[in-house]
Amino acid sequence: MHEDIRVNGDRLWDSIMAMAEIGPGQQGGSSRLALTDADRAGRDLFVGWCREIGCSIEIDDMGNIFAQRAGRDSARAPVAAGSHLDTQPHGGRFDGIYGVLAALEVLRTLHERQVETGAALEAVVWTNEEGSRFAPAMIASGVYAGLFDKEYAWARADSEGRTIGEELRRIGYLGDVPCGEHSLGALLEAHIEQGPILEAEHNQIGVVIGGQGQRWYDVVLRGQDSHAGSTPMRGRRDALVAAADLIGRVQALAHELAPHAVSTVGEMTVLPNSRNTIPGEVRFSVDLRNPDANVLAEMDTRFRADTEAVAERHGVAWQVDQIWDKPPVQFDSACIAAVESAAGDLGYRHQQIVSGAGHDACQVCEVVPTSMIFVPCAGGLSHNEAESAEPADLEAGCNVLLRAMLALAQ
Ligand code: HGY
Ligand code: MN
Ligand code: MN
Repeated sequence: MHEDIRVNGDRLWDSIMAMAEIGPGQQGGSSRLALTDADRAGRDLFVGWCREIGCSIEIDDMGNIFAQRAGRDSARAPVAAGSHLDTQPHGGRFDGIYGVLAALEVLRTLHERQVETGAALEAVVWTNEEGSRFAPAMIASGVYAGLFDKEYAWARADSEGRTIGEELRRIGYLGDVPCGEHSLGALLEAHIEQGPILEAEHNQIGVVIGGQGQRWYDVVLRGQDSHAGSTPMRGRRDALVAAADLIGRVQALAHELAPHAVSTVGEMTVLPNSRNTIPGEVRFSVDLRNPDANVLAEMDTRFRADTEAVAERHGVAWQVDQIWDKPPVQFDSACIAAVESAAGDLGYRHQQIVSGAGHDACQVCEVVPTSMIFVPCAGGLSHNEAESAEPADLEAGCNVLLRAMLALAQ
């Protein structure tokens, strides 16, 4: 039934480009950090588009947005699709946004074709997926899945001390529905792959079967501020030199545990950050990932041992706080099957794939049957303003989303 329905790829592309006008980056990408005024504007644009096609809007107390197109059987839990609208500081136009607007395009297509579904369909926006302004990432989908306590999440602060709770209230997206109470029957998330595999294999669709595990840490190394000119090299307790040593080890341990281990240090603060004072304190982030929980645990062990050894070598004190431990996840077999058969029926070259990036789907899958649909992005590049994807691939992924949602909702 409805085999002949296809989405409007031009309208999807135009919506993505319109959203990119809000919080534009300096080099043509997007810079729409979670819960900023730009994020509010993007949310308002999305909500307005959903209202245009008669959706009802529900917002929970983590700011997650559920735009619903009613179905025949209101007793059934809705079949949802969605992602995030917040971006990295130098983000692209597609990471997250594609999944939100592909979900909207499905609702728009069914609306104009006046197709009635069994279960309701929903387009969903999850708050603070990126974890750039407020760590950890995927925090609102994590509260929804019962993985984070709501009070903890509301209290997470940015570098200026502003909290998620305050910012949700300030931008008018602190909804009244308790996060987690809005029930979903299934969730699909369309997303660019953000890696090189689909492009290398010349496949248009990735049928995502799960996501790798990740652990986030905050590290502090404390040495001693002292004069750059009059302090002899011997006996310095230089926190930045110690950090450089440890960061080299963080990279080395990923190479030692090739081929799947990845490690990244992305954030750093140097104190007092004065060119003629030896840095007495350095704070930095560590991001370790692996698809295998045991190897991820080994990465953790090696990282902690390296930290202790480096601190000893450089005469600095150390503190490692693990702020997030996200084990690898497997998605739901029925949702995977719906995506895989939709891609096959539509004649798109496709393959199964495990996600290297984290996604809200990797949280929600703990409580709702979930899968994802990947499309290629140029060179696998993402978290970069040059991120780009082909309109035909975005349209293909959206057609798979439409077909899979109809199959799950009938
Ligand atoms: O960190 C991630 O993988 C995601 O892009 N937030
Ligand atoms: Mn994303
Ligand atoms: Mn991202």
